[in-house]
Amino acid sequence: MTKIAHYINGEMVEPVSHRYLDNLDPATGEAYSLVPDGDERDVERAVEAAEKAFPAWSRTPAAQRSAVLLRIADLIEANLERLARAECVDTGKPLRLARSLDIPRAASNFRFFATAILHFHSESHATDHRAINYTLRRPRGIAGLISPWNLPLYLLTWKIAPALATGNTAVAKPSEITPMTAFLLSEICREASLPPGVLNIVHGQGANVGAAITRHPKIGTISFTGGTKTGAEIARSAAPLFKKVALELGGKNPNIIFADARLEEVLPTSLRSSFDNQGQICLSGSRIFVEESAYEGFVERFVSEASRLKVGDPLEPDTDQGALISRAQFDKVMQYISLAREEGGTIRCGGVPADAVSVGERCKGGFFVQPTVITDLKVESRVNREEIFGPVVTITPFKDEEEVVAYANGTDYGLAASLWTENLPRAHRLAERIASGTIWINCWMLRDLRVPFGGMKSSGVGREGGEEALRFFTEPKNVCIQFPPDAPKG
Ligand code: TXE
Repeated sequence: MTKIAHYINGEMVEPVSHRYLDNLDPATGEAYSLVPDGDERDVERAVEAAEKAFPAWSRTPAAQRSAVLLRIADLIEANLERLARAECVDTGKPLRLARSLDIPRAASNFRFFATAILHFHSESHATDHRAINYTLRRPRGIAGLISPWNLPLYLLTWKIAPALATGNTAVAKPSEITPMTAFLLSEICREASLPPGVLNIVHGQGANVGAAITRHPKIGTISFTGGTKTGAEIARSAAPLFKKVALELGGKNPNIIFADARLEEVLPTSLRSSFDNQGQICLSGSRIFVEESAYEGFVERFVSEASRLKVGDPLEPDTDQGALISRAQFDKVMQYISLAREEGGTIRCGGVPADAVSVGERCKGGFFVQPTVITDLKVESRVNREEIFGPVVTITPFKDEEEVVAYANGTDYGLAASLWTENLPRAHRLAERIASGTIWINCWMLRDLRVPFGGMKSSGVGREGGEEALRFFTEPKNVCIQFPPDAPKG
């Protein structure tokens, strides 16, 4: 059984405790590798290495940092098949998705920030004829990077790439449920000759390794993606130490469909926004709102297409939907489906685990749930307000713009919203009124790495992506130079 190792100071090392946790394949429910059950002693070693590496890395010319990160991007691409397979087995997601989304995006993350750093610039402010101010941006030191299990390599590299590009060193922690591609990335970093200590990857549980990172006094920057509850805990432990913190948390995103929308485009995209990655994407459009006149027709077609999605072995090429990440997530999703029944909802399709015949013998112990569509729930029901993070969507009719804006804003979350209409003025009006970090008009998950990405309300604070990330990982210092009094006045 593969034994995963920490990556500290350029070496693959065992946990100080010598303890390991089972790492399960969610499609079979069986352990297939061992992940270090790290603790604060491992974090301490990683911090020492990151501290030692910082002076040289932060002074390395941007072009050289860029070259190393580009080598990492190349190696991710060269190992695409191996990484995609590892991600598929570790998460239960279809191999097809890991190949087309997760791994290519991990390479793009490195390539994007490796080149962005070559163009990064800062401001100057001329103060009348008296002085000039310029903003000096310097790396902040050691960054703590904590990522979740739904898009493991994709989200971890989304943090590592900008942190390193800007000259910080880092202590990163992938989710203990999905450590495999981070482990493979360590090997890639060694092959790319990333200097020792610049990136350290410590494996283990959130309460041990994650908490040790967030409370460590030498880690002044924390970038976290994960659940809202964990985000609140991190905010609590980081606040008294005045750390710079970015939190990308959950979502309960509206997918709003007006009667004038082109159904041929709405349907396939809405199926993806509902069920891609088994609905375990913070951007999933889990609340569908349809204008009354189009409601019945939409429900009928959507349910019929959702029922045809193939739930099955993630390694099979024709599988649309794989396994949920864990037994705990499976139980959580099934509990929400029961709650939907109690709250008066009608289960139009799914609502049950996938049967053993459809998933096949190899996967009979896996955590599969059929794509589930629920109607007739009140907008204020718990199922319509709380993040489920599974293949479960609700559909609700709405009368007019006013009503759907209230519906869309009726949760504590505010991460992303999709809006389908051919009426451009209406699209602009709603984009302004919906409280959400991203508004997609006539699309979903159309990502440009330059745009600000993040949430409002309980979906988090701070923005990732492009300039926002380069600014987040640097400290702005204003330098004010007064002109000499005898300088000629222009
Ligand atoms: O995530 P956690 P969980 C949502 C989703 C899911 C729920 C719980 O609704 O059902 O969160 O999932 C680390 N200090 N999302 O519990 O715990 C942990 O080890 C520091 C949405 O699995 O938030 C992992 O590396 N770190 C989400 C990371 O935090 C801690 C993606 C995320 O795990 C920690 C995942 C602590 N005290 C779940 N406790 C999204 N927005 O994409 C845990 N961690």
